[in-house]
Amino acid sequence: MTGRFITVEGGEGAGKTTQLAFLRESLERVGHRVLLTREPGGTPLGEAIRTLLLGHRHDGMALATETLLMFAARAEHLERVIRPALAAGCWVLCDRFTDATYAYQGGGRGLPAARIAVLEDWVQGSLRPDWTLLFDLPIEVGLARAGRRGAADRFEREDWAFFERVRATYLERAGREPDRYRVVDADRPMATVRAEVETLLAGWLERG
Ligand code: T5A
Repeated sequence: MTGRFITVEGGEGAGKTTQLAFLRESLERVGHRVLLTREPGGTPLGEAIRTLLLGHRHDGMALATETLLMFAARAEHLERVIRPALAAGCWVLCDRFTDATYAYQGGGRGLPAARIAVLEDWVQGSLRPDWTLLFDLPIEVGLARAGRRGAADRFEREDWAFFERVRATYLERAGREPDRYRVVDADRPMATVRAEVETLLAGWLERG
């Protein structure tokens, strides 16, 4: 049996990485094999691309370059990690995926969604996440959390309006695909968010 593909999304510092670790525990407890991975990244080449994308060495890179690098890392990730894991029955938990391209390169930077959709179809074929948790929170809260972690990466240096557009795009996409998305209010204590994620997961697993 093939595994399921779950992604987590949200703005900077939303708590995705923290909640993914909890999600992994919950799934392993009920007997699933789980692979935890992230984008951009997840393979040696993908991680090298991540360094190019998040670092400041190439500040001001063209939007097309940024988008194609995201999908180049994704192509490698799908081919070497995600598809083989799903085929082997593993459940794949991915910290960001193509919804992030729609939110950041699309909403944030203004690339038409139709352009992204062409790359999505080419690189992914028909593969889409089975379930997506969107951790939503006010921008100032997320940036303050992310700021505590260290120096700002290339995206974290964007202006306020950019993050507003990213957030709005995520929420709009979630509204259009209510079967796949669950929106979680991430501006609450970690344990409260975790409890809600567990409830949502149980409901989704029950649906089959
Ligand atoms: N990107 C990515 C694109 O532009 N296009 C794409 O296609 C893709 C895939 C990746 C960047 O790349 C961009 C988007 C991103 O800008 P990233 O490091 O994966 O960067 O993403 P970030 O959001 O920057 O990751 P963060 O680590 O900052 O955020 P998380 O994972 O959401 O948050 P987490 O869990 O690390 O928590 C951050 C801090 O907050 C605390 C944690 O302990 C930690 O210190 N925390 C809480 N504090 C209080 N209450 C809670 N409920 C908390 N939950 C966590």
